[in-house]
Amino acid sequence: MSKKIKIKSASEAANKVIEWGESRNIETCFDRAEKMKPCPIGETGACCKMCHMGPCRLVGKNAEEEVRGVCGASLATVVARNLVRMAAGGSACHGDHGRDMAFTLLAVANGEAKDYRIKDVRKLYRVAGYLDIEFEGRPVNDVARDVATKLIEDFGRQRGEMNFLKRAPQKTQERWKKWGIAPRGLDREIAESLDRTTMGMDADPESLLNHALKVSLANGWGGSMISTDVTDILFGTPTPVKAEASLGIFKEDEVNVVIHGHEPMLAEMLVEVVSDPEMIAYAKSKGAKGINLGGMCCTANEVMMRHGIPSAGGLTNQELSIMTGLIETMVVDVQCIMPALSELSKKFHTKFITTSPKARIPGARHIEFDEHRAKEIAREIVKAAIDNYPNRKSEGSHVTDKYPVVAGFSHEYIEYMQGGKFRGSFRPLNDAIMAGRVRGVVGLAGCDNPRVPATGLHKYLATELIKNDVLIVSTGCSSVACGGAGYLTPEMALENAGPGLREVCEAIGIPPILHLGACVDNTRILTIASAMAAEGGLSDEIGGMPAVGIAPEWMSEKAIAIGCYFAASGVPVIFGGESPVRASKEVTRIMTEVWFERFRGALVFEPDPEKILAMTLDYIDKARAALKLKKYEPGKFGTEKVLMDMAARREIEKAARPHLGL
Ligand code: NFS
Repeated sequence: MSKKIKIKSASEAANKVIEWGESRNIETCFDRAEKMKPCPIGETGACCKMCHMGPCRLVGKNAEEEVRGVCGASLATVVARNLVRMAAGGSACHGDHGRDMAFTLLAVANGEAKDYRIKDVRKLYRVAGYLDIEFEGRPVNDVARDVATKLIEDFGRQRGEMNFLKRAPQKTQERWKKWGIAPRGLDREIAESLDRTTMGMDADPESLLNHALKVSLANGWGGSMISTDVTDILFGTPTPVKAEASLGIFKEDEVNVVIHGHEPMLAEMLVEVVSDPEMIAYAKSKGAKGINLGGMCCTANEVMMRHGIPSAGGLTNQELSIMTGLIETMVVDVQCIMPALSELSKKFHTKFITTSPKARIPGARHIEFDEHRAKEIAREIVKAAIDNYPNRKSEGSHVTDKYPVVAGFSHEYIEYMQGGKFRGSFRPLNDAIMAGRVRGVVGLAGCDNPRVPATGLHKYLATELIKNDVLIVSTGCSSVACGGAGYLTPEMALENAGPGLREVCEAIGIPPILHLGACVDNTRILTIASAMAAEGGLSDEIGGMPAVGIAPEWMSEKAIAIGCYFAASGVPVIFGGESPVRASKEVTRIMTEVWFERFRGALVFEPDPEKILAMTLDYIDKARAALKLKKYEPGKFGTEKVLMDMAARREIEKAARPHLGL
């Protein structure tokens, strides 16, 4: 393998395909990232495009003190405005996903989306409880209608506060109130983000950045949390499931369909349709042995968590999967879809299908998804894939690398696995942290990125953190990166985790890296942190926990919104790559020091992975010291309540899920 190629991805499978593509002059995001250097002004946040007296570039020596835009805006104002718009963009994206889910629930409750049904009534009741909706003795669809209606109000609410804010610990809520960042409705906060950042509006960096937190909270405790909850209600709350990951999941003798994007509505239908005997018989009539559905990006996470559908990878694997030459159809819904797929698919036999009116791509075939005709549309897509099977050509880079994965760790299951159906709680985890067996918890999340050896930072941090007895909860492309490297198995703990974490993992029977789901499921981490605060013994709010969020390869505005809602909720967050606010020392100071003082969270940017690791452990150790917990010393633990032993754990597992074999 050439040296040039080695640095592109940290995944061997990906590198094989990249190398194959290079030998045929097929361009990918890795090549484009090399050619397209980031704009040195925009990258630092110093470019203002808010009006047409500019764009103004606030650069030069002493720019912070001396340079002003035509309107007189300072560098800190410009940098802060740009960050607010990123947070609003990301919140809009995740928020719309949540909105689509809520409207689907409403359609199901009204009997208008007949191909879906409510799979998890218990979860529906739990959510109804959060919303003060009566559920005892009422027809399920009536409860679902009320839940959906009340959640939809969270988008357009003009005054008051969003429904789920009260799920946060009291102290965390008080901080939001004190600093005026408890969001009203998602749409209102997004509209205000655009309003505030228009020429001649808010010029105070602190006030602007406060709004970045507010709009992001509307995403975290609103749009995204709604998405997670409604998806669980409709399609089931995940429990551990075995699957596979990496580019080797495609089958040479089957029709391969890839579902890529984020919203699970179409994906869920595809899961059903590909196992329909009539469809399989049709595939056989075209010479294939069956139909193989694979996922890509966060849709992959949704269907892996609930059905064990394999994942071909995250953001940077989307082009590579087409280059295997094995894909009959790549069907996409929304978000993180590279427009490059359209031209690329034409070089192969792959049919590229878009399905969302919000995400049309020139050159793609468009089959619009409509939840009212979900199965019919899914059948049309699968049939098109089967019809395309005889067109498969010999070219492509058929890699075989794939790894076993255990996914499906919803917050409900994490609670359950710490004591069973009746004794489930976060006590054992809190105790293990207090005793120093588990040093702390890290949420490893966000995109993978062609500007670094893709997936490499996730892999590096995942291994180093678990060696240091840090339990990892992962989501999104981070989960995919870990899965595609073979890290999402309980055996991984035995081989790599530090002694304390290993003991805990063995006792409970879990991997050291828990795959929590898609990017919207970062909200499961908020729920877990709130439950840990309620359990007692650690911090009584989310802030102050020995916990850190990391998005080492982030690229999306959605990641910025996530970073901001975690910071506002009390979690120090570290992002890799160059800082998009580094032009302004003042903005950087507010996001690190001022936010930490007010909310006990922060959003820090650090390109050096070793420094990210050191900073993470430092945040954790300082939080431990402030909580007066036992000093972390590898291999030396304090006393704690005995965790349920392996045998007792297995008994519960056997009874609950005999097919798991964990
Ligand atoms: Ni979230 Fe990143 Fe996209 Fe999912 Fe992946 S790129 S911000 S992880 S797929 S949304």
